[in-house]
Amino acid sequence: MATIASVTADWVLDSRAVPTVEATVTLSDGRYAFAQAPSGASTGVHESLELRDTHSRRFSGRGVLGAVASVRQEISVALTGMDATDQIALDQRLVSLDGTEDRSHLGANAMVAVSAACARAGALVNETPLWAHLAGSRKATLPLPMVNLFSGNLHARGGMTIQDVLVVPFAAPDLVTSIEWVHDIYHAAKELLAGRGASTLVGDEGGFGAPSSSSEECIALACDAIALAGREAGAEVGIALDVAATHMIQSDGNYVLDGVSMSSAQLVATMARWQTDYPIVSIEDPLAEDDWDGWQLAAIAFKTGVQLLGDDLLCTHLDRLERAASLGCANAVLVKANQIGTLSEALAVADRSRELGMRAVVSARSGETEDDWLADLAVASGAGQIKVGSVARSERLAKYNRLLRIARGADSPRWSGSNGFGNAALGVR
Ligand code: 2PG
Ligand code: MG
Repeated sequence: MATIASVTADWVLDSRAVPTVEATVTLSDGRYAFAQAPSGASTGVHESLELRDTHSRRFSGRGVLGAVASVRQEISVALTGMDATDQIALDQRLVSLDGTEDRSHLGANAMVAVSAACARAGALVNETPLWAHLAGSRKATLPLPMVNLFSGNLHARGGMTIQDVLVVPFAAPDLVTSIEWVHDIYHAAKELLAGRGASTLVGDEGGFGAPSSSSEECIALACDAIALAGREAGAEVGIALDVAATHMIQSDGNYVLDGVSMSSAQLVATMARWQTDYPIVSIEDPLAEDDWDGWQLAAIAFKTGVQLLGDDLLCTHLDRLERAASLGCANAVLVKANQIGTLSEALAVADRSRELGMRAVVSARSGETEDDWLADLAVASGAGQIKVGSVARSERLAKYNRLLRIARGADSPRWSGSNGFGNAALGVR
């Protein structure tokens, strides 16, 4: 059995021209595997720490030489000689070596890159696809994509206040068709924008920069794009929002939505109205990361069956997931491996959400690389949903194209299907 002979790392650039960590695991038989860390922009305060060289003027303080040193020194020593196929033991070793709550000793960026590189090395040894190696005894599925169409706020520096308007092709019969539908909607949106004389420049995740400073107008335009693409909004394709309200809250606890200041209750009422006027199937972070009371209001006011998805609220942390479940204030969790630190921990959050009767959406970050391990993680988790950004820009396509290859493979896992969207009777609340 090949064991880990060494682990090393260096910096590479991500999709926003910011340094990130690339880790390489070399096996005792000379084979090797590498993986790269993603990076968020609209980060939650409860996320594990991304270690950056803030003391240095190099890369404007965003260098990752400290994280790289963690890998080359402590991590390499700790993992050398370990069984490359035992992902849980490898990730546990990383967690105990770090020894902090917020992963500030090694850095979550160092940890996630090493964790993913170890998974690739383990898959090599087992001679299995990465998704099958990570899945273990889980029921892997091809996830339903939630695809970015318009971006504002921190992902496009302007436009509407809410961060993303996305489309969910829930009635597609299979993954390949779902991507075809999204292609049609994306290009229909481009045509609509061009027709209005609006810019078709794209934001950080490949979605178009919001064509209006009115979030509601962007939602309406997404519905128009669905119709122009020949699909029925509500019956075949739903709208998802990532409000990212953590970045809308003011020091007085009020929120500013498209220039208007409002309380949690008023914001919830606005979004509840959107749900009656538009075919919205999922709302992520409608309230800020610590506004638990507001989240509870949303859980009561939102339409039954609408997915109430916690990103900044939960930060892929088990304790926050348990709290949300006990308060009944979210019914789904966004799973981002670098919010916690390792792939096993991210999978554990997806597993636990299932036990709690909640859903999970495995997600990329707004800063990504050409690395595609996220697609395998999403398939392995059996979560049934994936969020990778839009169907443009190669750091996004790396994941979608990997999903297409998995779908076309001989032992392809089953399509997760609609996840209950489009059928209120199947609502999770
Ligand atoms: C989010 C993600 C991905 P970021 O908010 O869900 O869209 O963005 O990586 O900037 O946190
Ligand atoms: Mg989010």
